[in-house]
Amino acid sequence: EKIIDGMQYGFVPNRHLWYFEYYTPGNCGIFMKMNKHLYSAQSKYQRIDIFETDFFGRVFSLDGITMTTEKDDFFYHEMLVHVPMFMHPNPKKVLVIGGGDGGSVREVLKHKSVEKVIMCEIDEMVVEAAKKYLPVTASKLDDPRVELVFEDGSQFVRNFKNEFDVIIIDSTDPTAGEGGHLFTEDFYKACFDALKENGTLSAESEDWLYDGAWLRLAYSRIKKVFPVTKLYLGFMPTYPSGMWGYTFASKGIDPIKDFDPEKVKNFGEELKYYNEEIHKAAFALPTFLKKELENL
Ligand code: AAT
Repeated sequence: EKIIDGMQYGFVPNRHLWYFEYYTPGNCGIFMKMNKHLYSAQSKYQRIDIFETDFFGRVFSLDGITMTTEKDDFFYHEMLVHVPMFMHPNPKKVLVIGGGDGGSVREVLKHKSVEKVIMCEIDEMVVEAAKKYLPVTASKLDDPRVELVFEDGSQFVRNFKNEFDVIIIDSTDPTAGEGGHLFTEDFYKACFDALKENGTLSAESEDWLYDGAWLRLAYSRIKKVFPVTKLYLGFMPTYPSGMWGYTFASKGIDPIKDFDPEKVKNFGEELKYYNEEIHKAAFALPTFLKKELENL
């Protein structure tokens, strides 16, 4: 009888490379077996890597921190994008800040009402690499409705007043590269001003377990600026703790009271994670987190 060994799972000692990501503050993390390194470069802002894995498909990392894998990019991008998009009555003009891999833009364009999306990504090399090596995620970056801008999003948003229906903050961690600019109260205020009256916003807000300080900071700063601010959660297998935080904010629209499940049911475009039940459930928070946020 054949002894079950690692070979059956494609595990051949010493015939592959490993990718390790250390979670804040460095006590544990995630590792993945790499088949092939497709791209590695140092831009003005950060180290960019794209590699192939059997299990996760292609993986995109910045400064050694996982941004996207082909296996679960939809968990994150659908939750970040569809919550504010479905809450807006008629989103036509959308601003994505960060999000250079294109996953957020791909989800925004599933909404038929959208006429224009501006994506403001600080690092042009990320977009070039994504177009070349991440076809699943970057699939809509060449769509005629998309305008790409390569600037610091925290400055760019200041050029607009009363302009956008939805703003999506798809930023890196505040401690990575230029991500910190996208976590300041000043920046959130500029987003408020750039949004129209029915404006809705979502912001990548880190995880509670490893990056709780940043989660609380993002939430409390957004809350100072927007009359409606609600944290919501989603699973995200390849991000720290697997339980990812997002902040919804608006000038008045409430993500539970004003939610119309029929709109989601009749959407017509394929979604793999987000649905009308997930929308409502995502705003239900565990007791410890609810208590923490009440005190902010
Ligand atoms: N959708 C992929 C997920 C990301 S990528 C975030 C992007 O934000 C990066 O491409 C980065 O270059 C860009 N970025 C960082 N700072 C700025 C800035 N100031 N202005 C514009 N773009 C910026 C995020 C994943 C979250 C990580 C989870 N651990």
